[in-house]
Amino acid sequence: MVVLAGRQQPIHVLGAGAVGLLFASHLRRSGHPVTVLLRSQSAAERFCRRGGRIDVVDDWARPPPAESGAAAAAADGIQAEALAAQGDGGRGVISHLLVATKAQDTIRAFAAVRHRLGPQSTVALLQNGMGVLDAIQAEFYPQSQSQSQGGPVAATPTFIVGTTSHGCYRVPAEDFVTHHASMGACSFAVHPPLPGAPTTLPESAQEMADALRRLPLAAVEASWPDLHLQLLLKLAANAVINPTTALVGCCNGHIWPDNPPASSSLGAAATAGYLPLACAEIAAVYERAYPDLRSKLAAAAVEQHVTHILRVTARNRSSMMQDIAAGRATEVDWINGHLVRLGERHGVPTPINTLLCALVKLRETSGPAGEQPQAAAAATTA
Ligand code: KPL
Repeated sequence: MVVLAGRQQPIHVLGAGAVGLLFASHLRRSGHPVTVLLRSQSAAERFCRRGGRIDVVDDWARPPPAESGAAAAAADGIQAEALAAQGDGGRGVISHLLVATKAQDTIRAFAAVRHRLGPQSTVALLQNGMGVLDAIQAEFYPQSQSQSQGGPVAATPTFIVGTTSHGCYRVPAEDFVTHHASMGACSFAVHPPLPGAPTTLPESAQEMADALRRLPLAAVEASWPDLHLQLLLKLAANAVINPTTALVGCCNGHIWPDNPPASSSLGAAATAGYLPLACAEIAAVYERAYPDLRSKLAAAAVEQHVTHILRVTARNRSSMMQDIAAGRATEVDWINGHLVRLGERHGVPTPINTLLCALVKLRETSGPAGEQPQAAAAATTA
């Protein structure tokens, strides 16, 4: 950790969902000062009242049924700041930032801390889907534009991009508790410097990478090309698993065709035909978009990866399933939507992803319990 004025710099965590809480807790337990950035002052106060504690219920380490309230590993002494309470100028520079917000919330959340990031800062992004760094760059660091217009070049932080297959979920009634339902893995890589960023990496980049690598979350630092491949495989897994489980309202294992007979279900049998088709469509898009990766992203390789993720996260509820259940917007535009747009750009039809996108968006508008919005309800009874 970098020490400024005799003080260790905290790792700020933006996004207090299941993944953000998991990482914040493990970073704290690894000895780092951690500050969670919460949406409101009342959330920050609630967090302080419980001693700055995050509980991680390690569901994956215990046989099912895993009941909430069972032994949890706690990390305390975590600081909290309310994003809304930060006035102009904020509370000083953030040197290390982990962004674990949902893809669709990231731009809005990032806007609240952007003024606290400088060229010595490192930002680690941990979202599902693809295109988040591009969107941040376009929104907050459009250097190429300002350079061509002779305008000032914004000081750009260093970015680390990561992907995780840890299965975790939150139970709405539990505050600052995350359930770690399946032990996955995590890969990350330092992004080559963006225009406007220092060409030599700031100390914070190495420190952030070290902090992530040392977490007991099977975290591995990869080269940028290797990470890109892993992001594409993860995108495939999210594109197949998340919308399907969200639409059906089931755990990941329910759609795993090789589910052991003891727990096999009609649902799993039904997906035996769907899975290869969905994977083949994604592989066809990848083949045109990334011809150099053809051998690593063939339909069989994509299917093998999706099946592997299904197997290791069988007990988890996908993030999209949780979003739909809670009546929140989903990441479908950054997952299936990204594949549809990639297909369009490369002339590859994507009927399965287009349909999944449309169905999830319809489901998003029908409310948490599947009730129809008032206007729609009125129309159906008219
Ligand atoms: O990334 C996930 C998610 O739910 O978003 C997986 C790995 C599929 C775990 O459920």
